[in-house]
Amino acid sequence: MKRIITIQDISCVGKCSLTVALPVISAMGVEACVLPTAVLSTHTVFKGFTFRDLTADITPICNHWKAEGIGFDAIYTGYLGSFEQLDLMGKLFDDFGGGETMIIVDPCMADNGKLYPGFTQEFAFAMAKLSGKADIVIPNMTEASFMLGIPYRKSGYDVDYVKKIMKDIAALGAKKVVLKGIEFEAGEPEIGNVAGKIGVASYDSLTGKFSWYFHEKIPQNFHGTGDIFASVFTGAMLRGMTLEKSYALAADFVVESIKETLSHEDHNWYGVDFEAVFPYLWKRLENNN
Ligand code: PXL
Repeated sequence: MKRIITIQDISCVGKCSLTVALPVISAMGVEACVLPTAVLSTHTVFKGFTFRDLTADITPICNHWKAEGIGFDAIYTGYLGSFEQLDLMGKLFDDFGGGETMIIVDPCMADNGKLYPGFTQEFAFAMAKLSGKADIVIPNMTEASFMLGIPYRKSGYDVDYVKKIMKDIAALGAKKVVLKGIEFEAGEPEIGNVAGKIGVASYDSLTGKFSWYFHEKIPQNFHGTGDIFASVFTGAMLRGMTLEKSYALAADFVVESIKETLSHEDHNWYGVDFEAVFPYLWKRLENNN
């Protein structure tokens, strides 16, 4: 069985970060080891959350793993809370990466044109630097814009604009870029009629290949969907699916999870009901699509 280490906070209530990564990656038949970076009572959209920083534990934990000869098939980082944690991740990549170990960085820090509470432009640049050490970096359009220090554009851009963003992110050092949350107003000759849809694109800096996957847009934002995307994507890659199939599955699973959530009038506001959609995920894994 493949084994990954995922490094992000644990928000006790809120369906994001580790409370998403653990169940999703485990359900995909991949061993999910964790390195919690902080414990929060809830994610940061709730008011009055508690926050216990675990930065001081990261190095001793890694030293123990090294002493035990523990290694991983992939390293997947999500929400990281400080510059110091970014530095420690760089070191962790050096110590546990290399060879066949796939490094996936989800620069989880912003959405809908805005940084999450507590993050700054300087942090986005530092995250950009860390992402340069990844094999695959998976920002959304907002995060990519902050990482590059360019204004976020909600609309009014074309295929060339998106390609340039992916090339510029790859120029920071990552081999592959998967960019989420792309929306075109009109059909694009290279991709087809994608008006009204939302999509994911990828760029492989080794081959120069661009790929696109567009799907239905559900006009409602839910928290934690980026973490679900990253977790399904990581699980699928480790299950041997191609890059393109992995992010298509991740995007479709998020759509199914949102639909499931909306089908229950009493659904909670803070996260989606991905737990009910695992049979869909298993069917797709079985069919390798
Ligand atoms: O879903 C991303 C995320 C992860 N962890 C914490 C968060 C957020 C988004 O706001 O607050 C603590």
